[in-house]
Amino acid sequence: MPPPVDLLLLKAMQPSVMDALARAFTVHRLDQVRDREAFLDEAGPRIRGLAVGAQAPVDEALLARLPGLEIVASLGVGYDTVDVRAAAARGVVVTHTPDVLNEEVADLTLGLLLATVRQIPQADRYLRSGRWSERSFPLTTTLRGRRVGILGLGRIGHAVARRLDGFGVAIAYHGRHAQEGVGYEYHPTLLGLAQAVDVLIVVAPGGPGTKGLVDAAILAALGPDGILVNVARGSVVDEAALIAALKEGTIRSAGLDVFAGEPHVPAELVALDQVVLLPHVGSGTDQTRAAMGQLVIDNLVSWFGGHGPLTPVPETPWRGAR
Ligand code: 8YV
Repeated sequence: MPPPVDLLLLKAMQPSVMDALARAFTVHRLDQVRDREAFLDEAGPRIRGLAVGAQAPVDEALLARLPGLEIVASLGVGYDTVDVRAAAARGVVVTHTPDVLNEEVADLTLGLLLATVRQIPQADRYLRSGRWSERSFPLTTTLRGRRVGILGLGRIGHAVARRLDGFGVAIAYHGRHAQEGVGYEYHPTLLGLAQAVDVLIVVAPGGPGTKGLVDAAILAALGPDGILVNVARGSVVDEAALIAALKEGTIRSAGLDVFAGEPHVPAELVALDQVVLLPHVGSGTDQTRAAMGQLVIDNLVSWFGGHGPLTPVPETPWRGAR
């Protein structure tokens, strides 16, 4: 039997994934070594696989220390923290975990939207604080009659739109292209979309191509009754512009599962009572995280079994040869 493949982890993953990886590979943990540089000098050349969560960056500097690396298996559909161009230039395949989280993230998105519109966490806080006996919770705005815009009608965006269909709201979208066979109204510009809707749901991937797309002008176009929901990446929204828009009443509220500098959340956002803030839990259930973890394992096992990656990212397509 060939010796087990040396696999590097930047941080721990959930226990079931760690156990499965330990059974199939010789696992090294970069977050547990005392001297990172000495470890990379000694073991770096032996490492053939890298398994990462979406929040641990894989940059050119790290890749350069791993000259024998063949595959980066990333947990999560978004892979903006992996420098895929640098990986591609080195012939390293990058995989992610699409599809297995679509419905879970879409469920959370609708929950966050309703929580934001109907102020559900605020109402919960109100009851717990004993104020109900003094007077009824203030009336809120409604989802009824609203027009919802989706920025990024990809796999998760479609799952969100399917749910919104059931809520009887008008749906429109913006992306690079109009999608054939899709009945929702398409807007070739984000500004046009923002002008046409009063709820904007961000489901677009992060990275340099979408950085700061939702800026002061987009928020102003949403209008004073506007609601922003972001379940994608904090980087897609200009956070300072959002805070200003919320403080000044340029938009009504926001439901955010993601932030620019996670896990740091600006104190100014936390201080705003009308917003609903979640600690990046879109895919965060036992079941879906297990499915995502399994796909990380399956990609690695398939690759080192000589069968290629299962779900490579488009930037490092698998053409059947190294
Ligand atoms: C996860 C995510 O929280 O899939 C993604 O892109 O943002 C989330 O599902 C994250 O990837 C886990 O590391």
